[in-house]
Amino acid sequence: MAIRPILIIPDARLRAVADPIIEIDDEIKTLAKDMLDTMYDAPGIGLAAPQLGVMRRMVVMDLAGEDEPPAPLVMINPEITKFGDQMQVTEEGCLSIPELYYEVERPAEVTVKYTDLDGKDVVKDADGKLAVCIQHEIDHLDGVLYIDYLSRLKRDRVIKKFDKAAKRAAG
Ligand code: K2U
Ligand code: ZN
Repeated sequence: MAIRPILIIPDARLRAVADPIIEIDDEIKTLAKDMLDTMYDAPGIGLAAPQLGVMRRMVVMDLAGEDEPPAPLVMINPEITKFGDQMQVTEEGCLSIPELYYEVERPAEVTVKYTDLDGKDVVKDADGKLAVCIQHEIDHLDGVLYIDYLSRLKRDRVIKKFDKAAKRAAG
């Protein structure tokens, strides 16, 4: 059980593109476990490896309700292969942009292709909150944050707030 610190903007690693995973070795398996431990502790429903400062293409999520058994998903090298035509607006937050929530419009359905921890190739159709989470997490692997979908005014206001906080913390 290892809970790791979650990077907060403006950390530059949150804007970098993560590298594909070639071999699912013990390091990757430990990382997946630490990502899930960290996500549950936050608490959150998703987490991407770059949020822990690890520039590898892996995301985890668990959308099970509080009164349901955990249903962890680990996606290695995930790719969205299809976007539905319909759009949905949902409220999003981000563990790397704490305590802010904004409405974001995204495709309501996606098809995602990934490799699971056992090395099996998986193709999964998703809608609703799972579709949002998959898009939010895969964006993290490409250095894209949900605030990038807001108006320039709102996004710049968020960036300015965290830039100021980072400067104050640096002293
Ligand atoms: O990547 C992250 O920062 C984890 C997010 C993932 C997420 C954000 C918005 C919508 C779906 C997934 C965290 O779980 S933030 C906590 C949260 C949970 C539900 C809705 C909004 C925010
Ligand atoms: Zn996020």
